[in-house]
Amino acid sequence: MGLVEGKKAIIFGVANEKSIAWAIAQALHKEGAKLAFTYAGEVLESRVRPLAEGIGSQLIIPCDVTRDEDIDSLFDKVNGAWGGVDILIHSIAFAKKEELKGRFVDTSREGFNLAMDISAYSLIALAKRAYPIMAGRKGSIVTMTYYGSEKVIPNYNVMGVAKAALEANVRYLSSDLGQDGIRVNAISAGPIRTLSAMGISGFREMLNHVETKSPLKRNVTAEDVARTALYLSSDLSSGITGEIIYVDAGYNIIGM
Ligand code: NAD
Ligand code: 0WE
Repeated sequence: MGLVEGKKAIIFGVANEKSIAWAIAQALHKEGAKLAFTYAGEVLESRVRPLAEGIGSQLIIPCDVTRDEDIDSLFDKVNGAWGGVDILIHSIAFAKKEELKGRFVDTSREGFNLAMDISAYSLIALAKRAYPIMAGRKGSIVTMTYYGSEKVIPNYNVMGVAKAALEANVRYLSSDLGQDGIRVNAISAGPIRTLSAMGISGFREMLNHVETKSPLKRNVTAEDVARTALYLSSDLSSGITGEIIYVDAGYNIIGM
């Protein structure tokens, strides 16, 4: 019996085979979960579909989280096919490139709103549709965050504010949905070379820094993150909700 045998999971945030969401999907699949995948736009469909079909997934559904109609129709389809859902993996973030460089004080209203909408509000929007079909099934919602929510990381800028909001969302949602038996947690991952890390100036230096300064003297992998996501998705973590769990080789505990 797998750790999540027979559980139904929706995976948001696979862009390619390097995505953290893809590592999580594979870990859940190996432990017996049935998976549905979403993608944002046709370009990404061509990346996601072959990956999803390769592990026998039938449900591959468009969902741009800025569009309520996409979210509504996604949950209608998933509920029609499965009659409920047990696990929701939220592995989505976006800010405009211009906002991830230069001075934070120059953050535009539009750039702020977009980063907040996609990276933070979307967790509420998805939870709102998920909880009625998750209730009473010991559901688990897992999202992805980063240390830049707590401490200033050069150039992370508006994403740091969005991640702070996301982590507060985790606490408020966990308090709200606990009565339905639904747990809500976040993983705070160390830097990992994915599509979202492409073109970030100084990313290589960040990886070197973690490798020399972290307790484990290494960087984390998407597979490290996926094992913790599996734990948070499974009944092994039945007493845990509203938490931010670090998968960062211990980096966050170091003062100097
Ligand atoms: P990724 O680029 O593979 O994944 C980001 C995903 O967000 C993509 O699949 C993209 O399609 C999706 N997305 C963007 N806008 C969307 C929208 N409007 N609607 C639906 N989906 C949308 O990169 P990743 O590193 O795997 O990022 C996944 C999560 O992990 C993000 O929340 C990110 O902040 C977080 N994270 C990443 C790192 C890292 O160093 N890579 C570290 C800590 C946390
Ligand atoms: O959360 C993230 C990535 C967030 C992200 C990245 C991009 C790049 C391409 C959001 N939106 C975009 N938009 C784009 O157009 N991480 C934790 C990885 C990351 O991103 C950084 C980091 C780290 C670490 C940006 C600046 C500084 C450090």
